[in-house]
Amino acid sequence: MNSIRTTCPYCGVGCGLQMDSKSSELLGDTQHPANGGRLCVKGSALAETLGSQSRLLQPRVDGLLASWDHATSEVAKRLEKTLKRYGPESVAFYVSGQLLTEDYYVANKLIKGFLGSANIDTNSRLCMSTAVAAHKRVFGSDTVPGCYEDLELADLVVLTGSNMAWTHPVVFQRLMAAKQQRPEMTIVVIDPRRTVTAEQADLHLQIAPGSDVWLFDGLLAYLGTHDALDRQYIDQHTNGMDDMIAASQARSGNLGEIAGRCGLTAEELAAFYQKFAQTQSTVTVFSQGINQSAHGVDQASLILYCHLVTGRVGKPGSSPFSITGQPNAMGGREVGGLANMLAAHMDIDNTEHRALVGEFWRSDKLPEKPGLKAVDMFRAVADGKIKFIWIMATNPVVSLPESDTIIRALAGCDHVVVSDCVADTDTLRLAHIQLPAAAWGEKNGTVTNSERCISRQRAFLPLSGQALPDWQIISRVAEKLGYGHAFDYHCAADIFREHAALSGHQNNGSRDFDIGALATLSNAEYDQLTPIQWPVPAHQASVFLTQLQGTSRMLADGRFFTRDGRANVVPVNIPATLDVTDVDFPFVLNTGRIRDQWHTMTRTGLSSRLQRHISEPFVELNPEDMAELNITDGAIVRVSSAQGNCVVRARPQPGQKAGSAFMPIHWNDCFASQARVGALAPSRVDPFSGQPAFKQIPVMLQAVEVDWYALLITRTEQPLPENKYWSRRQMGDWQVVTLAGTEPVSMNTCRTLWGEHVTAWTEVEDDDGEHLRLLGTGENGAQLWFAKAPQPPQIDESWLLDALLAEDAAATSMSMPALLLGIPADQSAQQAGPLVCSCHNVYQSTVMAAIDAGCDEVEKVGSCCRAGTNCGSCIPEIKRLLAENQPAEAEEAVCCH
Ligand SMILES: Nc1nc2c(c(=O)[nH]1)N[C@H]1C(S)=C(S)[C@@H](COP(=O)(O)OP(=O)(O)OC[C@H]3O[C@@H](n4cnc5c(=O)[nH]c(N)nc54)[C@H](O)[C@@H]3O)O[C@H]1N2
Ligand SMILES: Nc1nc2c(c(=O)[nH]1)N[C@H]1C(S)=C(S)[C@@H](COP(=O)(O)OP(=O)(O)OC[C@H]3O[C@@H](n4cnc5c(=O)[nH]c(N)nc54)[C@H](O)[C@@H]3O)O[C@H]1N2
Ligand code: SF4
Ligand SMILES: [Mo]
Repeated sequence: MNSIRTTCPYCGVGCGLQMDSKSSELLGDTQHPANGGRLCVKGSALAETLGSQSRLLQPRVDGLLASWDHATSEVAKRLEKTLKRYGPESVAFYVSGQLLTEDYYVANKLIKGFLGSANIDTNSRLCMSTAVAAHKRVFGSDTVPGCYEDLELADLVVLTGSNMAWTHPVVFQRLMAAKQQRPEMTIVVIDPRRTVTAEQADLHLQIAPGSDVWLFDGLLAYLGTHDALDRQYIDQHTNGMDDMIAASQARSGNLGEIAGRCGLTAEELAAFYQKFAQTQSTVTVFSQGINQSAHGVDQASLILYCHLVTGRVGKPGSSPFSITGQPNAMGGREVGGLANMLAAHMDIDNTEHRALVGEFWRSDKLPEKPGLKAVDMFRAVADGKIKFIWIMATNPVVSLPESDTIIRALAGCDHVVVSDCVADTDTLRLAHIQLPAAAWGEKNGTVTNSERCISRQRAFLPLSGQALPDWQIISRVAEKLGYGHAFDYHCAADIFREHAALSGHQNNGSRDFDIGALATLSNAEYDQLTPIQWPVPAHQASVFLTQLQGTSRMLADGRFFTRDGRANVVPVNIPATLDVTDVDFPFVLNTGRIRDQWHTMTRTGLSSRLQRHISEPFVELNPEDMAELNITDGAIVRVSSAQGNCVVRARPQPGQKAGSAFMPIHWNDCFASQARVGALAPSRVDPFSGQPAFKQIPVMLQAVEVDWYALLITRTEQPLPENKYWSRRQMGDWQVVTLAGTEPVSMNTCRTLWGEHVTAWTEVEDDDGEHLRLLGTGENGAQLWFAKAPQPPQIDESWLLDALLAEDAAATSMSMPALLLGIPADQSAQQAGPLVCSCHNVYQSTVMAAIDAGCDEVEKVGSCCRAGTNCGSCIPEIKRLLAENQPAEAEEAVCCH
């Protein structure tokens, strides 16, 4: 068997993977231009997330298992009924940047082309819509001009609102490698939080939340005042830039004033402004810290303006760079998945574009007005205006703002259809019709990464159960609706060819997105397609397929996709104040990602390796704030906003500014009692893009009083005693649940709750019942293990999980006190601390031992204990430990073998 090449289903870096033909192992694809063989920890744990245990395997209609024929007929029937009764505006699709381009194209074609509704929007509204709006406003098209190599070539790399070390780890590794080669390269990180990314920077501007808008307005003014303008470029390629610069100069004030507003010192700010002014070769990467803001489009535009006035667009090592989050955020933009777009980067409110697409699809039903953007779409569901919604490849009950309202909206909606690949999500629980989608490894198609590179995802596994690729599900429904002629696709290649042909249709260089050259690929050529960056216009098609070049950079000639070819400079609104807090909600909550989890954990939550790095929902707080609020490390805390509540653990984090807090977005009702962070977020959106301001949520914090903390390890899901907090994770054969509460829990409580599968109990309880440990054994050995104490029980989890399994085989050889304590009898494994290296299972204590033994560089730590030697995702953390703990005088003989 030849090895199969495919693309990672997680982040927008779009790394290539290769299924090794001999070992069947999934490895980094050394030939993929994005990663050259590297993978991050999520990519290298992919094999652990496959398999059918947690999968949705058969359609269900109104709770009952159904055949595909019945399920798709029901979807069609309910759609038709709704359309007939309430018109096209009463139906909606809510889709995702995790669909493949082919799936996405078909979904968009069905609703916009044949159902006559523009109510299709995507989770990219929560993610990239600000960048899209800024690109379209300024460049006239949604064009990302640069590529990854630019970060390696640049003399100055500015990362703003990006925690790249954790969120785009392989690009970050490339950046770090370039920095090692050329130490003179400068990296500036702009982030209100001291992240692992910030720790690697030459300069970290720890700005006040949301103040990028002031910072970049000030930078534009500074470039004007300090003679740093590319006069010729401005004159030839932009409209209205001088007015814009003058306006910035008029309002920004002097450097000290700008710095004061942004929460910085004048020296820090001057250092950054000077460096930017002097460095022609500059890349500014922006991500969710910029996009997820109530003034996101304006601040993203300002970043583009700073690059335009210095002529730094689309040149090697010199470009603005909006880095995308999801694996196919770009593909979704290409097919027009946003409510205000049409297919192939065309606009729905453009008559010519509508005519062109209508003619191409042979349909006269195209809607004339944009549809509802995500937040408004779900508001219309809540108001009863939308009566049918089909949700595909996204989990809006977790990821949308005001998520408690979303639950109510869906619970009250007449028809909710959800296509997902797993059996249980917060959203699926509300579906009338559940449709099992093929998952990564089973699907065929294409995705486009952050640098416009189209790569194939290839199937290497058979379909699980009755799951089908999303495009097939949609096409079957289309057929039932009577549109079979327009959805008569036999394979993903059929759809891709159509999509490519539309991009080139009457294009002639008038639209940025053109992959016309790929419209004639044969099925075999599509199967063999190697990664290629768009545009690939049709005139390249005369060359043999293998010689197609693609385009690494765009817009370098200063010709934009506007009427006169010049960049538009649109005035921006500069907010007078950014403070979102008040007396009731005095903290600013920032939300985002952690290293080892992906979004709502439906897939990364299946890997025990990935659960070890950070295993519970938390709120990160400045230690001084914690002291003031009487919140201790690990305490249970209620985080409340005007919209809702969460109950999570407190984590001290000195890198968190006083008055601010950070929570991860990952935990939800499937994994914790009350940790859905979307419940806290208000529906405050950017006025142009409709993207929610997830990074600045006003909240209050309160310690939750609990009398006990407990840990339950069980083989099968068990009922829990009354509690104030729980969170659970799957660790191989075991489910680990952490709990805290006030209601008394005694031995009897446990026996009553869990007696069903247990034949023998081994237990210890102290006199006042505060400390309790028990082991329940059944026919197949250990069934459950429980510890309760006034403080969180300290155990050696890895050892205990192994010991519980071993105890099955040799019950007598295990030391029972050790097993009950959860700590090995010989005490050799001491508290290991957090897992640092997920690939080689190396805990902080081991890394510290290596450092103590004299390893003073990442590489030495690696050769001593293997940490950081596989995917490299933990290298920033090893560097931090090294920086915090100056090693003893290097005694190489001790540390390295
Ligand atoms: N491990 C992991 N990686 C992922 C994902 C995942 O779920 N897990 N998801 C993927 C997706 S879809 C996306 S969109 C990307 C997101 O990638 P990123 O945008 O890098 O990730 P976030 O953690 O959302 O936020 C980035 C940073 O913005 C900072 N920030 C908050 N407020 C401000 C502000 O006012 N100004 C500035 N300058 N910064 C601010 C936050 O502190 C945070 O460190 O990650 C992708 N990669
Ligand atoms: N507070 C706050 N909220 C946020 C953010 C934030 O930073 N802060 N970030 C926002 C951003 S940038 C994003 S991208 C969103 C992400 O939020 P979501 O899109 O809601 O999160 P996912 O867990 O990725 O949901 C994807 C779903 O699709 C399923 N799935 C996977 N593959 C397939 C497939 O091939 N077909 C089908 N049909 N289903 C599939 C998965 O099992 C999962 O249930 O969250 C947004 N929400
Ligand atoms: S950086 Fe990691 S998550 Fe992103 S595509 Fe590469 S392997 Fe996948
Ligand atoms: Mo995203």
